Amino acid sequence: MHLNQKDGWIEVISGPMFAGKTEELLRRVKRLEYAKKNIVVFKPLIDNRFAENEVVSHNKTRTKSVNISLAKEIFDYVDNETEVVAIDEVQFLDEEVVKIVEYLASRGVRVIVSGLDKEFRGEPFSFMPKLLAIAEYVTKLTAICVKCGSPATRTQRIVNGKPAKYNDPIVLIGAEESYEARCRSCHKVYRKPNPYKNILK
Ligand code: TTP
Ligand code: MG
Repeated sequence: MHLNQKDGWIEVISGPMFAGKTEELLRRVKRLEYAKKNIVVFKPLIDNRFAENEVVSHNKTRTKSVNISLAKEIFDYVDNETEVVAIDEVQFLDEEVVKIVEYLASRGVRVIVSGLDKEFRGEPFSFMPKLLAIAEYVTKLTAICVKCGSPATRTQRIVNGKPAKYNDPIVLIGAEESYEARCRSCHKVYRKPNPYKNILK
């Protein structure tokens, strides 16, 4: 497969934290590595958990990766021989990544990305809805709700033992110390502050 072939597509692996998104990405990448595919794996520089220049999942599977700060740096590492591009934690790149993966897919590249569909408030994570919309294949993984054991589709952020506040920053790198997987009904619902609250007495 070469970049000018017309058989590319986009796969998105999504869901909350602790769902095994990275494991699933690595499972697909490993199979392609066994098949000697020409593959480049990217990771946003923002996430330095566990290891540098490697994507590592909770089950300690790992593969070499290129750390990038901006989506357009992808073009420094792909060429006409590239058959597969994989990106873990894609939600931390900039929105240009949406156009770039679409371009790569149109040039024959199999693109596999994984990322959070929702932030800690349960709202869509930046440009992830766009990626989910343009993808040919979407896999939504679930975790297990720490409260009730149901399938968890959301991520609860805990700060000093309490649920995070609505206006807290979206980005907070962390794992079990700051986050829990929860189902819809056990996830603390953050009410948006009402902008009209003080207008009518
Ligand atoms: P993930 O890889 O999604 O978390 P994970 O490794 O637990 O999940 P998986 O097993 O499915 O791969 O990493 C999410 C990162 O995003 C983590 O560093 C915390 C951060 N984060 C935010 O910055 N803001 C948020 O609102 C949420 C929910 C997570
Ligand atoms: Mg992960």
